[in-house]
Amino acid sequence: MRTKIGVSLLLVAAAYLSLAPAAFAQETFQAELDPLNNSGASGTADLALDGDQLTADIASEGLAPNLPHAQHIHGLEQTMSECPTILNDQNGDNLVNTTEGEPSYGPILTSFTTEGDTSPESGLAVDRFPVANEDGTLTYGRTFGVPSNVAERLGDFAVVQHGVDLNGNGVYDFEAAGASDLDPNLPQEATIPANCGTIEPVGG
Ligand SMILES: [Cu+2]
Repeated sequence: MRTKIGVSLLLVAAAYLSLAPAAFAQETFQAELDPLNNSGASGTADLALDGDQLTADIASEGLAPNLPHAQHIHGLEQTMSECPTILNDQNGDNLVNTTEGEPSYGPILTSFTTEGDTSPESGLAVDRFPVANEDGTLTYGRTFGVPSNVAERLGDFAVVQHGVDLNGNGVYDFEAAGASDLDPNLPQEATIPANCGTIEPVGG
């Protein structure tokens, strides 16, 4: 009898201990997205990490209306991401294209797509990124699994939204800045960074 009670208490204790870490496991982060390339687009990305499950809530305004906006976590292997400045402009066109920004924020690690794959391979999946509404506001929410290299260093990385209608003609086209540095079939306007924010822990 005494043994049985002892075992029950042990099981209760074990159950409690296994739940307790989970209750504290969620980590929250935020990135304040500041405009790049005179986009006038700013926003906030709230990120919550629970194990390998990342919940992203992104709200932005001032983006090119009625157009899709690629959005990613960018990160560097050896150091913390920063957001680029005009000093990143290498070719003197007064724009910081995605490649020119990469020394600061690193390559794509995660793609904030609306459905399906979220890996770097979906980095230019323009048909699976959110579209800003007619006022230029964009909201996005999704929970998905991320690889350990993203989960473990999320606070070292940056969020970048892309797509600037540089000449304000209502479409992404080749008139203002030619072809994208990432894909010659896409206009530069479709892939150029619109804003960037480093990911910071909240309340930690
Ligand atoms: Cu990006």
